[in-house]
Amino acid sequence: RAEEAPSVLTLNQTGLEGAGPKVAILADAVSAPLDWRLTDARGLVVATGRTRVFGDDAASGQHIHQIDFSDVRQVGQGYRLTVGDKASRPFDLKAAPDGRLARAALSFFYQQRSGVPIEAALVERPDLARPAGHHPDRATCFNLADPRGQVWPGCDYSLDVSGGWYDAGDQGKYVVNGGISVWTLVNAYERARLLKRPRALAAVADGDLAVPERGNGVPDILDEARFELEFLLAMQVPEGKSLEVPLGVQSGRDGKGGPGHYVLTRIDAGGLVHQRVGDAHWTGLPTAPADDHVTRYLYYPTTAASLNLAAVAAQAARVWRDIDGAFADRCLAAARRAFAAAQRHPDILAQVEFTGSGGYGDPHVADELYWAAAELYATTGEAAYLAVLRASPYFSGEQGTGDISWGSVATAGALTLALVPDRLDGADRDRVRARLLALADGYVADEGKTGYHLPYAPASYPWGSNAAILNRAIVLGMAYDWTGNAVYRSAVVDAADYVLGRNPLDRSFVTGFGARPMRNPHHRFWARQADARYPAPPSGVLSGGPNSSAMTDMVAKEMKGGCAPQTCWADDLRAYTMNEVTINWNAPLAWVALWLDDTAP
Ligand code: 9MR
Repeated sequence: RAEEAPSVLTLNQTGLEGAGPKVAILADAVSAPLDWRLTDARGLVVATGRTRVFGDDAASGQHIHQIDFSDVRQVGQGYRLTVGDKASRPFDLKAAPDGRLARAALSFFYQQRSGVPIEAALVERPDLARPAGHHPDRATCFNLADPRGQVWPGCDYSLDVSGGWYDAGDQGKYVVNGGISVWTLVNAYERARLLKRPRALAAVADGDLAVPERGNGVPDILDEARFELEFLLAMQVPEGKSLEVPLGVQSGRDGKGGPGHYVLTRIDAGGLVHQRVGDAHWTGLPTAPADDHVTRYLYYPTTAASLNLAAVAAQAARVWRDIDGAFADRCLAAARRAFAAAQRHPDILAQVEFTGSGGYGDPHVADELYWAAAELYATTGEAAYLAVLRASPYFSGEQGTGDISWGSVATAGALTLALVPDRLDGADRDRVRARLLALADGYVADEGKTGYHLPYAPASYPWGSNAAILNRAIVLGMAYDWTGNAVYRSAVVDAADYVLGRNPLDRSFVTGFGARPMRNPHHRFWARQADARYPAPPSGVLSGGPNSSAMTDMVAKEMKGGCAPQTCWADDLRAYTMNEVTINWNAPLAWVALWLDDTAP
């Protein structure tokens, strides 16, 4: 079916809350305010007003008028905004949330599962079913040669690392990225439980999601998260193993300058966690998981991956305590071992490249240390973890915790400290909360700097910008939870509105949602665009989004220099820097969708 033409008058294509904030955006060169009118399905005028002129907007490259019609409090279908000869598409003003987006966003994780068949009964179309991939996924270490000729000699064991989620359009499995994704899903549950939110708990309860474990008495969102947790646990180096690893300072992997300086050193590696498992070389597009027979290799363990496992296994130990005590014990033991190992080896960085899987190299692990210590302290209350926390620049406030991403996790730690009761004493907890509120206030301030009124205003849009925006919405959501201040909730709505269509491309970046949804993600199985024998994507999958920073794929190269940040995007399977899908991007989408439903007026 042909796609509808884009409109210059955009809003959330999935509709707006009848009793919530309502903003639409008009791109129009006229400099004076313009009259707008809102009509209902019968064409009767419901409200009128004048646009607010924002003016020239660097992010979109447009001249912007904002239309705020939040005062309209009605519900129904077929509303339309009109300004002169420009009109929006008809849209709904919704009476109550329907839970569709949250369910679809969570279903992504099931469909990314490795090592198990994807069952037709659990997916929206039969062609999305597929046989198990990488079953089993047993791997030994690569012998790595880096460009300077240094060789990582590998390891003398192999690990069964079956299961877990494929990261993205590729079939690598990465601990640093799996960790933050698990944290986000488990946090959505923990928030609902600790803040006693029946609607949010019901949305993820046993039987409410399409997962094979439904009916086992455990909330389905936790079943899904555990599927990845079991894989993360399997990536831990067994006790008693020694390995040679590159120790030292990274000065420049991941595109940031010259070669790193390190010395291969033999260490006692027990408890550390392998960075990733992936193919020895990149597979072509499309390649269904079950058809990928390329040799799988483990990357050496890193400090970041170890702290990552420590953080999420500690979080799991807390959350599963009343659900499955044996699993909680196993997680806590693994978390303690990973944390201790990372403290013994604080500078094993991912700095030797091998092709076939993503780098996720992170030269800065102080935030991972803070996050892991925060989760372990929240779970155990032990003084040793509090001491590590207290020594952290993120705890003193000397350093801001920053935006959440796979490589920046301090805010995740702060959110846990602020959420979990009875650990920090009152003053310390107040300080952690106050800093999170200041972070949220900065996000709100960014709204005023952007024509499309979203809590995000970087000069250049990064890889995965849609998730950067939704991760900010998590902080804003918690800020609303703690204060009840409607400004924070409006900013979450703004973030969701942008991702679902209120943007200069008039694009819903989520498959299956809205009039002009993304259709052609960079994915090795949902590769319909490349080969009709493969399925189109399921609903609820988030595109990485506009990327004006790393324009390295063949589609982006063509666009480079010719697009404003929010328009550096194409609905093209080849466009891996702009239109890939990943677990760490869908996780904040799920969190935000659940949260919006939970707090809907
Ligand atoms: O999301 C990652 C982004 O922050 C990095 O800039 C980029 C380049 O290193 O890699 C992205 O992660 C990709 C990973 O390496 C492999 N699987 C797909 C991920 C999303 O494109």
